[in-house]
Amino acid sequence: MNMAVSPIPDDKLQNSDFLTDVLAGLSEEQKTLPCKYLYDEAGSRLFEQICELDDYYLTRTEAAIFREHITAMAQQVGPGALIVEPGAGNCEKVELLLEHLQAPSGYYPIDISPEILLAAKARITARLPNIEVTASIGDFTQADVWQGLKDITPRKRVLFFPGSTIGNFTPEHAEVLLEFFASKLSRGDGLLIGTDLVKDSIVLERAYCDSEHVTEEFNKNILARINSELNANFDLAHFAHRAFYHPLRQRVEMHLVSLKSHTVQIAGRKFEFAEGETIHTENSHKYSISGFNRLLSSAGFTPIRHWCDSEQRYAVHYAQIS
Ligand code: AVI
Repeated sequence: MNMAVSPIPDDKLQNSDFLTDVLAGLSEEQKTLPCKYLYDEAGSRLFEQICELDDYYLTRTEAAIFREHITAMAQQVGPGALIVEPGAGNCEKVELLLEHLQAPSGYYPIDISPEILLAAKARITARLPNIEVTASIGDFTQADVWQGLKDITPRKRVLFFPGSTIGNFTPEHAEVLLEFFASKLSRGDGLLIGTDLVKDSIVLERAYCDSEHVTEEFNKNILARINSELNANFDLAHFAHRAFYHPLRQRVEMHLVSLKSHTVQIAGRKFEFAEGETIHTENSHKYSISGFNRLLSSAGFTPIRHWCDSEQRYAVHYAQIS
């Protein structure tokens, strides 16, 4: 087993949120790791590959819904809107919407990565020079990244949250996040949001346990990241990827299964793994239309309409603050 050399000095390691979260998660009865840590540089690249897979229908289905219904969506948003996108990443999904809007008052993407966001801003400004892009760098769950909105007074604000990212929050946390979004909006403002629909478990499990094993690599990458950033000695060969649909909870759960009884060291602490024991790394919640409408309502939104693909795999909802 290799003991990776940490690029973080020991004093910094003590203060790292990543270390604190990993130690806390692996100390729970059901070992867990927060899914946000799946997305380091390698993990983000692997996720991009997942989005291209035949088995992973979500990305292409959502894109097809946007292509088919973009005129109706743009009409629903209306003229003079400011589009606000939390977790915008490379801002690729919003371009079609921006192109179809009538006299938008601007675009306000929020993302943690300055490099990706500033490159996206340059691309959008070159393609759509009439749209004022105000890039806000930081974590969209923190209040400071929303401050810049105070200086913009559009006719209406519309939050854009595609990609079924809401599914990676438990329904309780999703409600809190949607309430937080609602708190950034006023009467008449809107939310355009993508959700994966409840469906046949075979289709769902294939999407998260793909035949090309990219999701396996994506899941195991979190262990490689812990090794390289937190002085740990996980042997990736001692873990298997498992993803299954939990019909009662309406979610796909992603786990890493220990293939044998063994001990792992992380920043000097020991963690015992029994054979068959799992680390729960991600939930991906699936919603019916009515279930998601209920969630929107309890978070303070009024569901207005939704668009689906012909196979009813995925939905894009528009809701507003009444
Ligand atoms: C980012 N998120 C919406 C993906 C999903 O489908 O829950 C993450 C993912 N995990 C495994 N495959 C894709």
